[in-house]
Amino acid sequence: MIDSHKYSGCFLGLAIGDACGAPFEGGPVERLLWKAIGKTKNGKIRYTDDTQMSIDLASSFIQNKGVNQEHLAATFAKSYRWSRGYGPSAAWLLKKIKNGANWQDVNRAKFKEGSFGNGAAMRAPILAMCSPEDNDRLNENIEKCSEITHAHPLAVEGAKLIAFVTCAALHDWTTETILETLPTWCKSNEYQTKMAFCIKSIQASDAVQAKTLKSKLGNGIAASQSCVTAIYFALKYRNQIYDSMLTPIYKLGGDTDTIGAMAGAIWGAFNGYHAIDKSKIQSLESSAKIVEISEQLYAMSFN
Ligand code: AR6
Ligand code: MG
Repeated sequence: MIDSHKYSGCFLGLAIGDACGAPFEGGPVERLLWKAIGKTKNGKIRYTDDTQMSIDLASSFIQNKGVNQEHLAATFAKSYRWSRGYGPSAAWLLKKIKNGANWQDVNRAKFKEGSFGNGAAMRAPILAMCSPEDNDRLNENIEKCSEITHAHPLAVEGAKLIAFVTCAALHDWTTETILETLPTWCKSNEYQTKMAFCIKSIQASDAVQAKTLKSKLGNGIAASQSCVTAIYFALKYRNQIYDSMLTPIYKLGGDTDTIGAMAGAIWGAFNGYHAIDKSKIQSLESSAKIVEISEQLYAMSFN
């Protein structure tokens, strides 16, 4: 059975990676904006859309005892606030749903195949916690939840990779076993090529330089530009302290909040609540609520 602290570690790892990564995201304009709005009134660090959508997904799953696409779409839309830093097409879509549109009518309206952004992958660790012992259910839930906002096959493939690695981390798979299995989880050439480099880099003794990581794996907002990068960080720093993983993520630049969220969730699933610095947990907005939701997800799976 999985230790319950792995659930709170996973969710807090996601939220802290997101909130700590946010001030380093994008260019000077984004960083300046986050300087202005990155703290709550009582001085806590604010999380972004990554954590908000993860809370929404977990809450909707708990309420419906499973994935209910209508309810989930409405929950995502209700929580939408520009100040959480949603991606442009995700923001457009959620505002449409908030104003009464059906999600099926807008999820492929901007792009024929849907969005290939990393917005489905950033919340996928929650789905690993929802179905930790049932791969078929996990697979089906990822497809259903991604489709609402990120229907593109590359977005769904990225979400599956992040969820599967999170699940392996919850089950304490060895790094060796994960590295052997990772290629079988990649379907497209794009992910296969990146994963081959990622696996070699994890096996190598030294860490890869930021410049090389950026060109080989990516640091962008597309799922195929950030999911494998996050997996590299989570596995490379699995046995090191949480902060030592976040520092090179900040240095990499680009989509630092989402890479931090995905890598943080996997790291937290490996190492659990107690491995995360208490002062970091206290500095995060709504951390008690995040722990409470993690406990509810755990109770649904194991009680
Ligand atoms: N064709 C062309 N461009 C696309 C396509 C496509 N099929 N799909 C996405 N884009 P979005 P996200 C471009 O808006 O994935 C936030 O900071 C397009 O320019 O779905 O939810 C989050 O925290 C689109 O606006 O966002 C993440 O870090 C953009 O990719 C990040 O943004 C992002 O897709 C992405 O969030
Ligand atoms: Mg974000």
